Formats: sequence, structure tokens, C-alpha cells
Amino acid sequence: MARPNHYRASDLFQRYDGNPILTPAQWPYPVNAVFNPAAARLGGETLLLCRVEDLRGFSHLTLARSRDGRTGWRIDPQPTLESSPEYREEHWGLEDPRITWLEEEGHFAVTYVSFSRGGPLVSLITTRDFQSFERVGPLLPPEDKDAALFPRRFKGRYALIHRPIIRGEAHVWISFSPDLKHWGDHRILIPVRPGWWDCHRVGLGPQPIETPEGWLILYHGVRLTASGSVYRIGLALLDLEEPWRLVRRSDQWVFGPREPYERIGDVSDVTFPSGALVDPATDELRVYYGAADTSVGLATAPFREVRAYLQTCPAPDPDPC
Ligand code: BMA
Repeated sequence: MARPNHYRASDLFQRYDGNPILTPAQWPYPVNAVFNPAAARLGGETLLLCRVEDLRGFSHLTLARSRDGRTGWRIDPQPTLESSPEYREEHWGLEDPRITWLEEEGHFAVTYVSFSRGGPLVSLITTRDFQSFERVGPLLPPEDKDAALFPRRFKGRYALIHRPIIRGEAHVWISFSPDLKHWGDHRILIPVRPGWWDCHRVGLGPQPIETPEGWLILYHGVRLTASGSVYRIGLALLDLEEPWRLVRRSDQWVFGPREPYERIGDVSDVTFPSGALVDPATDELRVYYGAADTSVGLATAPFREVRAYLQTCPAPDPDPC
């Protein structure tokens, strides 16, 4: 096993002083929890498409907008996207979206979990303006979660990162499609690491972010402990043109539950990253995350430093088991 490097990876990201930035108390209608938001930039504003859990325990998605991505959130007065009987796969609600801008299609792709009677599965909705939406429908069968598209094709094919559970194992996978409808060439991309902080489950965080060195991936890793699961955040780098190749992976987690709003909530000890944006003017990487399945937090890091840190991370062990 690799020796620990003594760089304190947990110093890379800073929590925003005003955390949590979105809470159920701010919501314009009664809700139980607001968490795991997808992020996008549109018309000079930051958009967060939040998972909102209602008082029956079902989730829908509601949009919040802000000029600076930190304060002054304007929240849609009612659910932006909610399940309806027409979409049977959304029987128990919509959860955990991620947003990717598809340049070639000229629209945003919102991948999310539809909670069907047969289990959670990955579905796709497209939109240009976050006012009108088109449901494409399920992409892959249950049980599957934590999915996002890459913003462009690779040798003619779109690529999707997702997290099926197969034989009880929860690794991150990548799959390919010529038309965003038919998926194949499925491969394990980021496996769980037995014994490590991410031994039990791993899942994609926000949509992949392109850098000159490769695709930056933030992922959540879960360890089951005597008092429940702990959800922390790690980093990985994928090859720019062959994204099924995992080039680097952080040994250490870079962020984890520490503050009361991350440690105490509906599900304790959860930091669940799901939206990220890079501000080109300030070189700041902003990561939006669900805190204890109850509220939304913001953590920031100098983008340059995150990329430099990844270069110090080892190439992954080809046989982590
Ligand atoms: C995962 C997902 C997330 C949730 C997390 C912690 O399996 O369901 O929506 O935030 O568990 O409870």
C-alpha cells in the first residue's frame, strides 16, 4: 500500500463563511430538506437545481438563482420539476440532479435519479432556459444513481458516468452512446477501495470538469462505521481523450463532515458534492454540496491548486483489492 503523502489535502477547500447557503427555512413553501444541488451558469447567474424533500418524504427539484453564487438566492415559488403519473419511473420522486451543457445539442442535460417502484434509475431531461423542459426518459435500468454526461463526444460517442449497484458492489462506471439513448461499452472507472475511507461505496459528484491535464472528477466515498456511514469527498483525473482511463486518484479525502450542519441532520455525517462551477475571472472552483441530507453548503478552492494537487496524486493501483 502507498505511504501517505503528508500534504494536508483537507486544506485545499475552504467552507464559505455564510454556510449553509440554502436551508429548508428559506424555502417559499413547506419542505423538510434542501440538498444535493446541480449547478449551472446562465445569463450571468448561478443556478442551483436543488433536491427538495417534501413533508411526505418524496423529492422533487426546485431552482434557486443568485448573481454571485453565494447570496441573494431567488427560489422558484413552487417545484420546478416534480413527478407526475405520466412518468411512472418517477413514482417515488426525482433526486440528486447533475447538469452538463451540451454544446453540440445547444441545451443543458439534466441527469437525475428517478425513483421507480423497481428501484432508483438514471433519467435525462433537457432544457435551454430552465423554464421549459423536455423529458427524454430513463437511460439505464435500476439500480443506478450519481450520473452525469461529459459535455462532448469522444470518437463520435457521448459518455456517461454513473453508479450502478451490481452484486451489492457500488463502483463508479462509464458507458458510451452514439445517440444519448442506446448505451453500451460499460466499464468500471473508479472502484471502491477495500479498507480505505472510500471502501463501501463510491459515486460521481458534480459533472466532469475539463482541464488541460484531463477531466477533473470529484466523487463521494462512503465508509460504514459502527455509528453509520460517513460520506467524504475525493478527487480523480481522467484522460482527456480516453476518459475511461483513470490517470490519478487522491489517496486522502479532500473534504468531509466537520461542521455541525454537516454532522447533524436527517442523515448525519454526509458531505455530498453534486454541483461545481469554475469562475474564469477569479480561477475559483466552487463546489456545492448537500450537508447531512438537510441543507446546501458551498466550498471553494483555487482551481490551479486543485489541479496541482492532483498531479501529486498517485496513478491508481491497477488492482486496489
Ligand atoms: C445516497 C443518495 C444521496 C444521499 C446519500 C446520503 O445513497 O441517496 O441522495 O445524500 O445517500 O444519505
